[in-house]
Amino acid sequence: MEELQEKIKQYQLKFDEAAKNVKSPNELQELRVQFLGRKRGYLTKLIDSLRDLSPEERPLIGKEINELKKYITSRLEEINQNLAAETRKTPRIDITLPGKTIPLGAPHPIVKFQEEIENIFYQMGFSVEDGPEIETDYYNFEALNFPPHHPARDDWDTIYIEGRDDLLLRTHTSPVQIRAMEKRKPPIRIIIPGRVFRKETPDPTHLPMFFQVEGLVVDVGITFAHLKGTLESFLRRLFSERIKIRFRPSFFPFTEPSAEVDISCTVCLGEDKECRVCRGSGWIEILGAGMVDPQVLKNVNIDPEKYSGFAFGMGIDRTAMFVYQISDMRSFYENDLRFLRQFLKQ
Ligand code: FA5
Repeated sequence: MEELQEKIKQYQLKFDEAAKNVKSPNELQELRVQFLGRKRGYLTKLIDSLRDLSPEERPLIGKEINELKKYITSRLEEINQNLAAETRKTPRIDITLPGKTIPLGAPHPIVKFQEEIENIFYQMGFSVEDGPEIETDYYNFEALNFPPHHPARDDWDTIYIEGRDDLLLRTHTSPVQIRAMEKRKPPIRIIIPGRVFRKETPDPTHLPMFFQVEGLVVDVGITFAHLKGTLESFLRRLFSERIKIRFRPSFFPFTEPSAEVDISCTVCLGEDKECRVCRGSGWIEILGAGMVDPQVLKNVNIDPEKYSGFAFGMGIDRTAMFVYQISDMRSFYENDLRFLRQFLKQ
């Protein structure tokens, strides 16, 4: 009889120990079967062993077993309630709700436009280079034939690095022409897209930070006809076969002769005297170009008697304005998602 009483105590301890680890309705059911299971439950076995006791001992032990059974039953119920409360706290998944879209970033329209330009030039056999945004006076001006204090420097409203009058934010991508020609000898056929900076008050067609793409070709026998042909086929690919292209004489210290290139207005096609974009002229200016000045070739030890070249510099943002027919360039940089999203599918 003592032996059985000891077993009853052991089972209670065993139950308490196991009950602590129950974390799910399944585990709870396993525990129930282990102790109260009708065939092999511990309590069923205890009841079976009552048979071996004397008729006097039987009711005493029977009572103890019964109490353990009640105890276990009520603890199981308690654990069941706790588990149910726990499930209520954890939010259920409602599979009928619409799925959440995780918004993905997308390239900025100017970046996409720059890639489009790069692709056209790749197909024409050009490669892409870049250079530093912080430049020295030598690369930005002097090697490009702007002597110190030359009035032409005033056309580029330069931002200098504070306390370092030899360092500046490049005002155009042309300094990379010099860097490229210092690095290697002709034949050279490259484009250089990148950011440039000028002291400007922002307005619909001017920004203090904008993008340019520079082009440079140097080889034996390069003429103005190559410059015209290259720019014409590039601009027709970029805009449309139907645009008109006009070369106007101009001046840059690093090209001779120099030209500015206009295309027929993409907004009014030259038919609206009140057009906001071309101001009724029918033409829009998009780039500067010319034959590399022999002095610039000398500055980088390329023999101008043997080689000649052409170069051009186009405003990427300015041109994007005309391609997408945006009337204010500042819209590209205001980060208004409603504006930027319009370019997602283009
Ligand atoms: C230049 O910067 C020369 N380096 C271009 C060049 C390269 C000429 C090679 C000859 C040979 P310009 O200052 O005109 O030139 O600028 C070139 C283009 O940049 C302009 O046609 C225009 O499209 C764009 N641009 C100029 N200023 C701004 C501005 N403030 N905001 C946006 N785009 C501008």
